[in-house]
Amino acid sequence: MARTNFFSAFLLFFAMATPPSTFSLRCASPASCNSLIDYVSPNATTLSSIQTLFTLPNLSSILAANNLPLSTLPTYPIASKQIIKILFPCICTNGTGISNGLPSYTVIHGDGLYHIAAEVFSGLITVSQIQTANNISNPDLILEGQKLSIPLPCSCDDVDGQKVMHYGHVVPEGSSVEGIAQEFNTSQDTLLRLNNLNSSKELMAGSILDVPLRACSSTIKNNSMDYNLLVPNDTYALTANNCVVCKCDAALQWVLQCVPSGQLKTGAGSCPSVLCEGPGNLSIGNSTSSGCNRTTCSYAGYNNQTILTTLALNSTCPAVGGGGGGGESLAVRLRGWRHMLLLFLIFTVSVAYVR
Ligand SMILES: *[C@@H]1O[C@H](CO)[C@@H](O)[C@H](O)[C@H]1NC(C)=O
Ligand SMILES: *[C@@H]1O[C@H](CO)[C@@H](O)[C@H](O)[C@H]1NC(C)=O
Ligand SMILES: *[C@@H]1O[C@H](CO)[C@@H](O)[C@H](O)[C@H]1NC(C)=O
Ligand SMILES: *[C@@H]1O[C@H](CO)[C@@H](O)[C@H](O)[C@H]1NC(C)=O
Ligand SMILES: *[C@@H]1O[C@H](CO)[C@@H](O)[C@H](O)[C@H]1NC(C)=O
Ligand SMILES: *[C@@H]1O[C@H](CO)[C@@H](O)[C@H](O)[C@H]1NC(C)=O
Ligand SMILES: *[C@@H]1O[C@H](CO)[C@@H](O)[C@H](O)[C@H]1NC(C)=O
Ligand SMILES: *[C@@H]1O[C@H](CO)[C@@H](O)[C@H](O)[C@H]1NC(C)=O
Ligand SMILES: *[C@@H]1O[C@H](CO)[C@@H](O)[C@H](O)[C@H]1NC(C)=O
Ligand SMILES: *[C@@H]1O[C@H](CO)[C@@H](O)[C@H](O)[C@H]1NC(C)=O
Ligand SMILES: *[C@@H]1O[C@H](CO)[C@@H](O)[C@H](O)[C@H]1NC(C)=O
Ligand SMILES: CC(=O)N[C@H]1CO[C@H](CO)[C@@H](O)[C@@H]1O
Repeated sequence: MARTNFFSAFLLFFAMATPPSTFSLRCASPASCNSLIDYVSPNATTLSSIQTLFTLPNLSSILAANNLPLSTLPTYPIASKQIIKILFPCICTNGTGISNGLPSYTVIHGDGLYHIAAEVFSGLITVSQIQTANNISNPDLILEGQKLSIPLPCSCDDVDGQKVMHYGHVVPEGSSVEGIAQEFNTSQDTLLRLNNLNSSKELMAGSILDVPLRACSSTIKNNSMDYNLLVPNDTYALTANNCVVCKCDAALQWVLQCVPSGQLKTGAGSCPSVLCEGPGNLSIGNSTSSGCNRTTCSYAGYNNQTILTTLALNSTCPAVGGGGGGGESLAVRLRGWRHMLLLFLIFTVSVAYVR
């Protein structure tokens, strides 16, 4: 009896001290996409150190994934244990998804594979995954200056027939599958199925849960170069060669809100026109109301030379007869005002970035 208890205690200790030894995400169909993962820095750091650690080509992808203003400085401090979302390219082969070509980690004096996996990359990968990715047979034999490719887990699979962005969410202390499903607008069944879990009891703090994030719908055409742009709630994305910024806010009916990022940013003339054809010279994100008609100019994608736009008429006019009732017009005006406020906020952010 005592021996059994000792043995279970040992097993429990071992289980707690060791990060999950086979963490990988299922990715059935060969594809490439962008994916998100939580990074919990063990020590106080800065955004630029995190960018360097993950070898990300630019800071703006971290800012966009964490909904930080584009004007945020690289020296922006990150507290120890603070969670930062990393947006990275994902590729699926052989049924699993791994990060495509990055991060690349250069071994420094005194490093061991366990330290790199469990501490530097906060348990997002395991020692054996680094070994496999880098063809290392003896884990005790790594050399100072050696470059290691770090295969972060990810997926590109559709979920329930929907395009989603997969998010490797580090499970917070005391959370349940139900709570996480609610927080990210997905269902418990989906989470259990994707993560091969039998019941919500199995959720362990610090483990990584594949959470499929619903993305905002958009008017981007299927012949656009960014036609599969996925922007989940509370994040934004720069697109059309940085000429357009698109934000997703679940509170705005899950419709992607795109505006010009501010032509000044990349030098006058480098962004093509963002005006809709037709009356009013509306630019992307603008709308006008005339009575019960509301016309909006929306982003519809881009190709080699141009930014595509589309004009949409949304009429709340009564089916029969002319001018709408007073209450209805007021509602339309109030909605217009909220929209303008949002545009103004995004515009302010863009201007701040220019400076
Ligand atoms: C920023 O990095 C992302 C990948 O993280 C890439 O898709 C994007 O094109 C880059 N943007 C610029 C302006 O380099
Ligand atoms: C995929 O799996 C097959 C057989 O299991 C193997 O030969 C091949 O090298 C694997 N491909 C990759 C990219 O890992
Ligand atoms: C965090 O700080 C401690 C103490 O300074 C250090 O030993 C450890 O290597 C640091 N961890 C990382 C990942 O830099
Ligand atoms: C892996 O390393 C072994 C020797 O350690 C070598 O024979 C083999 O060719 C390597 N495989 C790859 C894919 O580099
Ligand atoms: C969207 O993000 C906001 C801000 O983080 C959050 O309050 C809200 O619950 C999220 N909604 C959904 C459905 O994910
Ligand atoms: C997602 O949110 C919408 C409202 O934004 C709600 O109607 C729907 O039931 C939610 N779906 C799930 C699976 O929670
Ligand atoms: C889930 O339950 C099935 C049958 O009850 C069992 O075979 C399987 O091992 C369980 N999976 C996990 C991850 O516990
Ligand atoms: C692209 O969209 C058009 C309608 O806008 C549709 O007719 C066409 O079939 C679509 N093409 C593909 C490849 O989905
Ligand atoms: C609203 O749009 C319809 C269709 O374009 C048009 O017939 C009608 O005159 C418009 N009403 C107002 C008040 O602009
Ligand atoms: C874009 O440019 C490339 C070469 O510059 C050309 O091959 C391609 O056909 C162009 N695509 C469109 C849609 O114009
Ligand atoms: C038209 O506007 C109404 C009220 O603002 C909104 O509920 C509806 O979703 C809009 N329809 C379209 C197609 O945008
Ligand atoms: C007519 C109108 O509202 N124009 C606005 C369109 O949006 C840009 C910013 O994206 C504003 O600067 C314009 O004033």
